[in-house]
Parts: sequence; structure tokens; C-alpha cells
Amino acid sequence: MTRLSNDMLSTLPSNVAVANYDRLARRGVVHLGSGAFHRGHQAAYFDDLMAKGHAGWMITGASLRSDKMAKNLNPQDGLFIHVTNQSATEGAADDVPPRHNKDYRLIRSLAEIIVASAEPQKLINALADQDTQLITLTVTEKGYGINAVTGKLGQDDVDIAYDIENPSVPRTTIGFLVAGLAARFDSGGGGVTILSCDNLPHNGKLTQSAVLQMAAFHSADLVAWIKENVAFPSSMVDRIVPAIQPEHSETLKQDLGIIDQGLVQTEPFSQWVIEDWFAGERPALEEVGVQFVPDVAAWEKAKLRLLNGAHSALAYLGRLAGYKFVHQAMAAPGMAAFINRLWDESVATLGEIEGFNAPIYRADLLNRFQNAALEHQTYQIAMDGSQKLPQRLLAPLEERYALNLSSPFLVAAIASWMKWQFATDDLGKAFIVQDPMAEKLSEIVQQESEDVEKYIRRIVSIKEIFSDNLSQNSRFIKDVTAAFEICRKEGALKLIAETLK
Ligand code: CS2
Repeated sequence: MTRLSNDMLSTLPSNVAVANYDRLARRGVVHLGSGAFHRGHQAAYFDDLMAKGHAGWMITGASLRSDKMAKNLNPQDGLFIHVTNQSATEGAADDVPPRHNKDYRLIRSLAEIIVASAEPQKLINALADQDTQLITLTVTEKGYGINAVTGKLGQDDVDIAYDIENPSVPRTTIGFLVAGLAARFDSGGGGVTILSCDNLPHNGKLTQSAVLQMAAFHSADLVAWIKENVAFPSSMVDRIVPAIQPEHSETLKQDLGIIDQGLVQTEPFSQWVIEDWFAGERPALEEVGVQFVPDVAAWEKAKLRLLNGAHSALAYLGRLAGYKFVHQAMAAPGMAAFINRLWDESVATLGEIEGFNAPIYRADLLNRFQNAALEHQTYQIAMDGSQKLPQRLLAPLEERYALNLSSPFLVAAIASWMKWQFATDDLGKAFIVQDPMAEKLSEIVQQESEDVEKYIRRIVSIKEIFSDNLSQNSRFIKDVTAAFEICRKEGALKLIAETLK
């Protein structure tokens, strides 16, 4: 069996769609964080764009530390298979095995992956290169080095502190961006756009703020140049891209007869809304389904609170109750009703959004969450909860308390995250809490597991997660303590049932 590469493309099965364009044309994009989401989302848009005749938007990818992606993709000349997977079981009788619709395509837009820790200068040069018009980022919520509450660059973070001291050999995303911009400034490389594609509110402003704070340690001239020459549009990205498991690669071998270590599988749905603020050349992404809008904030908020908020609820409640996949959690007793009620609470915090139809959006989300072919693991979504909770569940809750509205479903979802920190599910099975704050959270669990009230008080006093408005709100403390008690003593399914009563 052959591994995917340029040399074997003539033998690719005919059911794999391949777009034709010049891969040796300009590399217009540098992308930081070449994980599955980037390959399932942005890389597919640029593949479509170049297929439409807009040459020169090839991507140089980069991983900050790990060489895994480079080892997977570079021997394949950056090529990988992209599968969209949709279960098509509707109307089928119970005894008919589920049918899945799969569409295969080859993505050719990725040129290579640089490992920044091994070759920092190579990445800095790519960022500064005149050809680079757009720098895109998927570095996860924790990748911005900013304290979510104060908005300040986390100088107590060892890596950020290192980058301030060692600006020419940085370690962090923000350190590399600033080093790249400094080299661009020095070499007269011209304006550039830095486009965050992470699930954070105001992701463009956040990136700009982090970059300017870091640049201030270089020079005032650099800060002034960035203000003049670099655009930081916000964007809302949406596509469910579950992590690939070994069995998916095995299925690919059986289906197509090839080995692909860069395989990505995703759903048919995809959305990208970008604030129309560019420096340098703007790719004509509107021709391949991207929406350019004057202000993306309302879209980001709707997606974070509806899709991602429900995802986190499904992850904690569902996985605690023992469900491995999202579509299974959706079928748990009471879950679909719970999610609908959670949306009733969150949707009321959104206001009018032009072009956004909440009932249709919610109906689509239900279908997307029920897509059994995706095999999206609840555990994957549960990761990094401390970074996700504020924008997904805590912000709408805080706004609702301010209006004196009760929100039992948001509260129950938050309570299940508090129970998650005990690292044991309702069947008594232990798991690992993966979170940048795991150590601190686990210490609180160790010290206070016998005293529920103390436990809750200490958790809500974590300033990086909970605002003062919530931690000092006695109604919130009372509500969340009651929900947490049910979840701890009787499990997630009981909490769902009680909240629905
Ligand atoms: C998920 C997101 O893992 C998670 O936290 O909620 O990755 C989600 O699948 C995407 O935002 C969908 O666009």
C-alpha cells in the first residue's frame, strides 16, 4: 500500500476529487497551528479559492513545538485527504445498519509545515516574506498569552516572559508574530493581515492587543508601524472537525487503498465570517462561501453561546454519564430537551442579528450534533474547560442574572463542569482532566472534596475564570451548589431530569 505523495497521484482512486492549480505559485498564507481544524476548515477554503483560478494562496503551515504534524505531512508533500461524513439513517428501519455518506477530496493548498521550535528563523522569515499577505491562526484559546480578565499580556507566564527577554528566538505564538513583524518592518515587507480563527470573542482585537503589548518590549517604532500596517480582523469559524483515531486511518486504507497520515474528517457544514479589515492583498474568499461583514461580534457571540455552549454542556453531562460520542450523548434521556432549554436561555442574550435566524440555526445544530458518522468525542470537547467556560456559558449567565432572570440550564451545565474536576465519571471510571489549570483545580478538589460549600466558593473565586459579578453573586452560588450536589450524588442524568422538572 502506498503513502500519499505527489508521486502517486496518478494512482489515486477516481472517487477522490482533486482540484487543479499551480502548487508552486506564491505562498500567500502562513498559518500557525496546523492541527485538524485548520486542515478541515481554512485549508479547504484556500484549496477552493485556488481551484477557482486565484493562484498564489498556498499555505506555509507551522507547529510551535511538536514535530508530529511536520512528520505526518511533509513526507506527503503537504497533501492530505479530506473526508466529509454524514450519517444517512433517516427513515431506515431499525435492523438496517447505518449508512454513511462520504465525500473524499484531496487538499493541495498546504505546501509544508515548519516546526518553529526546531527552526525558529525559518518561521520568522516566512512571516516577514513579501509574498506573505495573510497570517492565520488556530492556536486554541490558551494560545494567546493574555489574561482573560485583565486583558494584560501574561508576564507571569514563563514562555511569555522568555519571549520578552529573547525576542529573536521566541517560543509563543505572540512572540513569533512580533518577531516576524519586526523582521518585516526592518526589511520593508509591507502590510499584512493577521487573522485569528479561534473560538474567542473579539479574537482579532485580542490578537492585536497581545501583539502590541509584546511589541512594546521591542520598540516604540515597531508599535507605531504595526498600528499603521497590520490589520487584525475578527472572524467566526465553524466546522466540527473531530480528532482522527487510528480506526479512521484503517478505514481509509480499506476504502481507498492508501496510507494518509494527514487525514482529516469533518462534516459537510462549514462557515467562515470575517470582519472586512485587511492590510495587503485580500483573498477573494467571498467566491468560495466566506462572508465578509463590517462587524463580526454578533456572529461570534451567537456561535459561541449556541454551538459551543451546547457542546460544552454535552461534553460534561454526556461524558460523566458515560457517553463517548456527541451523537450518543444527544440521545441520552432528556438531553435533547435540556439542550433546547439551554438555548432558550442563551438565545435571549443575543439580540437581533441581521441575517441570522435562530430557530433555523438551532434546528441545524441539532442535526449536526446527531451526525453519528462524525464520531466526535465528548472528551475532546471537555478539554481546556477553564478557557472555554467564560465565553460559552458564564457570560450569558452573568447577563441573565443582571436582568434578574433565572437560568437553571446554564447553571446545571456549569455545575457539571465543577463535577468534571473530580476526574471520575458516574460509573466510577477515572479519567484525566486535560486543562492548563488542571493542577490548580485538582488541588482544590483534593483539599475541599468533603465540604461542598467551600469547594464551590474556592472554584468560583478563580479570577481567570469567574468574574466578580458571578463569584460575589449569592444567588449564583446557591443555584450552582444545589445543581452540583445533585450531579455529585446522583449523577448527570439525574441532574438533567431534575432541571427539566
Ligand atoms: C468544540 C469546538 O472542542 C470544542 O470545544 O466545541 O471545537 C467546535 O467543534 C467547533 O467550534 C465547531 O465549529
